[in-house]
Amino acid sequence: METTSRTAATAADTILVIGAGGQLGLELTHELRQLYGASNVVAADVREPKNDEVQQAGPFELLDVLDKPRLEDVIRHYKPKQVYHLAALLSATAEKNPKFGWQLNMDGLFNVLDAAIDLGVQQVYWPSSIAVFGPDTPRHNTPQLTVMNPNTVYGISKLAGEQWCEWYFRKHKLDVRSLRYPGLIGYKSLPGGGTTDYAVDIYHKAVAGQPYECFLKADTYLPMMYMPDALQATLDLMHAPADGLTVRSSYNLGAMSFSPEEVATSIRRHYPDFHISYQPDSRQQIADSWPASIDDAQARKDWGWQPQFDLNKMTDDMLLHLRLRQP
Ligand code: AKB
Repeated sequence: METTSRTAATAADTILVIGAGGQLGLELTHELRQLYGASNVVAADVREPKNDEVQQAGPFELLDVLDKPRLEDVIRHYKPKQVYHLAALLSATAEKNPKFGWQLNMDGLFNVLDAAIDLGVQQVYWPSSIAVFGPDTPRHNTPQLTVMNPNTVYGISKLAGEQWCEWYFRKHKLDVRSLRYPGLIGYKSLPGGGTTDYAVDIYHKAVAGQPYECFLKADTYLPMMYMPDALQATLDLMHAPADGLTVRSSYNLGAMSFSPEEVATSIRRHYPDFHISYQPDSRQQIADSWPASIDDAQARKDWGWQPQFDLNKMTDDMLLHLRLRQP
């Protein structure tokens, strides 16, 4: 496969994060500002973020990624070397708004990739997901290269997006990099519209001393990852030398795999009376079509991926921080 000679951003470069108010965007923006300086990291989102930090700690732009002229104006103004394009509709929401899910996830990506080429952005980061896999995919230890056949709007859009990223890399030498995230769990913000969201909500209920009604069955295993690992993986990939990267669609990325019942058991080490009940809804079908665990050997080999958190270590950290944040 071809490689590019482009390098990762240095301290003086400007970085644009689109979707900076979202679950991942919020934490990634914070991390990038620590690394590159707050004034060098431009946060952009379609709405004013609920968390003041995104807007107040550095530059902020209201930006709808579907508005291409406005996107180009923002890029012309700040001249970012890197763009992190995180804006998307997640699995459950996209299933309810299929046309808009497709439009946002695909046209948004095209707008960013085309603007990057036209306006000289050197590196683009775009998240993919375990949703690229479908019911025909081997469920356990799902390989990097295998049968895909996703059956959700979100998964179809992510798989198509991966192929386009690879095409822009080959045809235009654009240094696009991508990870297939599992469900992401963090205490700083709530996810919205995903199938793996239960694994965040459950901790909030536990700390509030309330029972949790789960929308997935007790034994539904899904690949998951704690936010510090996801941030580390993203930055490690973006900092990796281009010629070591053998995957230009999107890398499989794993950390842990658990079921709702196992999270409840992990929480009960701190809250012995914690109660969980199960009321599966339409998200069960989505979860059943996804892998239970992921083989990320290629990421480990190419750029040294190594997760730090397992379920109990994550539970201890989540509960500690959520308790500290309680009023
Ligand atoms: C979702 O549940 O839709 C996302 C994902 C796995 O990409 N968290």
